[in-house]
Order: sequence, then C-alpha cells, then structure tokens
Amino acid sequence: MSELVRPYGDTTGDGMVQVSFTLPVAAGKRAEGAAAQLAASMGIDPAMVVHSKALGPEHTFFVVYGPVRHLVDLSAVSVVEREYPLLTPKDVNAGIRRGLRRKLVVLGACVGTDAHTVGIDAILNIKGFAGEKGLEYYREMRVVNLGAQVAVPQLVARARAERADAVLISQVVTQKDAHLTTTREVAAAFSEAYPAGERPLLVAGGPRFDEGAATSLGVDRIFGRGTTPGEVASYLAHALVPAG
Ligand code: B12
Repeated sequence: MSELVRPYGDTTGDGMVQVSFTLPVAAGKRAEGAAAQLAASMGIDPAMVVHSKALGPEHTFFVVYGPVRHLVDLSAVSVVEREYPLLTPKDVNAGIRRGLRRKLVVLGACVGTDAHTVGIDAILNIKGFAGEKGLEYYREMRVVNLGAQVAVPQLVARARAERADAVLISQVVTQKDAHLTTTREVAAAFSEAYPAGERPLLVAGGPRFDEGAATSLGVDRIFGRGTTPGEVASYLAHALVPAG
C-alpha cells in the first residue's frame, strides 16, 4: 500500500523545499531571474530567490525556496538496511578470539589523490568518533593505517605484506566522480592481484557514497556519512568471523 507524504515548510503538506546552487552569471537582477527560471524548470513553482551572493565577478550563489507538487511514496523507498547485529567491542573481540584464533588484520587508507584523512581516522584511531572507540581499541584487531594519498598499487602490495583480512578505503572528494573511479580501480587491482575468492574484504567509505552501490563498484560494503566505528567493527565480525 502506498504511503504518501509531501515536503513540510510552514504547514503540513505545503510542499515547500529549499535548494542551493551556483550559476556562472554576474550577480544582479538578471542572475536572480536566471536562478528563478532554473528553479521553475525543476518544478519549484512559484520559485522565490531568498538569497544570492556574488562569488567573484562572474558567478553567483543562490538559495531558492518554493513549493513542489511532487509526492514521496514511503512504501517505495529503498535503502540498505543493516543485516548484522551491533556488537560491543567486548563481543567483537570474543568472536574473533573464538572464531579466528588470531588477530584480524585491518588495513586502512585514504586512496588516490584524496587527502581527507579525518573520516578514516575517525573509524580507525583509538580516540574514535561519536563517543565510540576506533578499531585500534579492539584488542583482537591489528590495524595498519596508511594515511593519505595512497596509490592503488601501494595499497595492494601492503595488503599482501600484512596479510590483510579487510582493506578499508576512504574517498571524500567526489569531484568528477573521483570516489567512484578510484573505488573501481581498487576493486579491479585486488581482483587481479589475488586468486578468485581470496582477496581481502573490501570496504569503501565516505560522505557521498550511495550505500547501495557496493556491487556495482566491485567492493563488499559501503559506509556513508555519520558511520561509527562500532558499526564497522560489527560488520567486520559478521563478514569475516565464522559464526558460532
Ligand atoms: C577538513 C577538510 C579538508 C582538509 C583535510 C584535512 C585532513 N587531514 O583530512 C584539507 C584542508 C586538507 C582539505 C583539502 C581539500 N579539500 Co576539503 N574539506 C574538509 C571538510 C571541511 C571536512 C571533512 C571532514 O574532515 N569531515 C569529518 C569526517 C569525520 O567526516 P567524513 O569524512 O564524512 O567521514 C565519516 C564518514 O563519511 C565515514 N567514512 C569516511 N571515510 C570512510 C572510510 C571507511 C572505510 C568507512 C567505513 C567509513 C568512512 O565515517 C566517517 C565518520 O562518520 C570538508 C567539508 C565538510 N564539511 O565535510 C571539505 C571538502 C571535503 N573538501 C573539499 C575540497 C574541494 C578540497 C580541496 C580540493 C580544496 C582545494 N581546492 O585545494 C582540497 C583537496 C585535497 C586533497 N588532495 O584531497 C570539498 C569536496 C567537494 C567534492 N565535491 O568533492 C569539501 C566537501 C568542501 C566543499 N564543500 O567544497 N579539506
């Protein structure tokens, strides 16, 4: 059964939305008219330009507010649901000890030209993120954090040398779809370097990934914005430690 909702602005169901964008047009009346035209073609009608600011001499940034007629059908929403239980560090450690009888080796890096290490550090470093300790805190994990701008061949070589069970890559920059290209490169390089079915678990993360795109990118799992270390640790235990 469909379950329909509309955006909420001032009153229920008024359909109000707010969007922001930049046009390569010098600030002024003409630029604001251009913004309103674009918003109208996007279905915002009437479109109110509520903010505009010059970005240098030839560009203008806009915020546009107005109603859309589109509906959202909640029964047709598709998201990746977590298919594993959230475990405490104690339970993850106990599971690894019992199931693997050795430390689980996790290799992490910010790959390609990307230098945004804060995200992968939030997952790996002992200080962690959002009140949860990072994977370095887990006694039964051995974490190797390669830092920023790691080339794909270097990542593969290090994964082999460390006998990594899981390789965690971070991609924050999305300009020209760099995050997608680099992730595909990583997946292809690991498939080439390892016999079929023997490559480490590949996990990609970053704020602008679609969590449903893992298969199409050739990795096992994708984590998006707001991910916490406990979610990643629980997933690694679920995916790599034999049950029981
Ligand atoms: C800090 C920062 C920098 C710092 C980075 C310092 C460092 N050591 O990391 C510096 C100043 C170096 C920098 C440089 C640049 N930056 Co910058 N930067 C940011 C900023 C402000 C914050 C990013 C951040 O730290 N977020 C906090 C962390 C905790 O969040 P997160 O990365 O999303 O990580 C979480 C999840 O995504 C997930 N996650 C992330 N990775 C992984 C990996 C795995 C395996 C898993 C499981 C989970 C996971 O878990 C984390 C915790 O929840 C953002 C804007 C913003 N507000 O986000 C811009 C931003 C990312 N930067 C941007 C840009 C453009 C650049 C530059 C190109 C600017 C320039 N022209 O030089 C350079 C690029 C440098 C390079 N080669 O990469 C753009 C990217 C735009 C785009 N579409 O790609 C942004 C969005 C700013 C913007 N609005 O324009 N930047």
